[in-house]
Amino acid sequence: MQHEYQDILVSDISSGVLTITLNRPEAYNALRTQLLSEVAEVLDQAAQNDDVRAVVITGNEKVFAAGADIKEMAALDAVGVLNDPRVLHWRRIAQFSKPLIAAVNGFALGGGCELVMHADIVIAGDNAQFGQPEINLGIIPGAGGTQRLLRTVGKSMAMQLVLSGEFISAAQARDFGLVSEVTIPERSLERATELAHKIATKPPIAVRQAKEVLLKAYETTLDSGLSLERKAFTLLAATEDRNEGIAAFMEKRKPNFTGK
Ligand code: DAK
Repeated sequence: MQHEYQDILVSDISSGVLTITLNRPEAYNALRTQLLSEVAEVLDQAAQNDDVRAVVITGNEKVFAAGADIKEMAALDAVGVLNDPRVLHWRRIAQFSKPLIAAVNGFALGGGCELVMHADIVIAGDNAQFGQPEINLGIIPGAGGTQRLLRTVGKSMAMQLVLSGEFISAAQARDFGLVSEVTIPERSLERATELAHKIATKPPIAVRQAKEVLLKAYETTLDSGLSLERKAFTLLAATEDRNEGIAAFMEKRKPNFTGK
């Protein structure tokens, strides 16, 4: 069953996986404040709910999201931008502690491309196009695009995308590490869901620690990243799931992880 919000659809939890579908097709899923607040709210709830182990986020077959809602943005002056509640919603999305997997078909532009970069794994249909066309509007990316893009695709391609506003294909996005796999468009959601279900069977504390430590690599030195990894590794030695995983291997049986 799909639960209807104003701008998104949210599935029931199925074997630990929740799916969010961006649902403003008439506006190419433009990320107005309402839509972002709904995504942030669902992720906040999913973070608190032990039954959710991974979340898939997707759009429709033609568009993932065409960016911030330009019509809504047009109404904001500098003070409006300064006090923009979307900043908080983006932060809540970035702070989601469980795996977030994006299935992207069609356009992922501006804030849509930035939302893709908030996902931990990205599966793209071969019709996907990624871009940061904000420059055409006299602005620059505002939800982490300059920073996350450079760290993801490197300087030259980040500059090319942000300065020229040109789009890249799914295959190019994969070559540059923005996307991990490219599928036919009909399969991207299925593949993302398959991965989410696989991750949902893994020990949840280890999964969350892995995500946290991997993301820290973006913003810390190698030395402090390695130190954080060691601490997380040590902490996991105190979990029942670690004992269960090792015992199951020794006894040649499937592990039964309990999240403890
Ligand atoms: N906003 C509002 N409506 C949009 C939209 C958008 N970003 N993109 C498309 N639409 C609407 C169009 O207005 C049109 O609606 P009607 O005019 O028919 O009512 C409908 O969706 C279909 O669009 P088109 O007729 O243009 O369709 P085409 O297939 O010809 O072209 C397109 C598709 C995606 C290439 C084109 O629509 C396009 O270029 N869209 C704009 C893409 C763009 O510039 N995106 C970047 C937006 S700026 C911030 C955080 C983030 C941001 C800012 C601040 N803070 C936290 C402060 C992010 C900024 C951005 O993303």
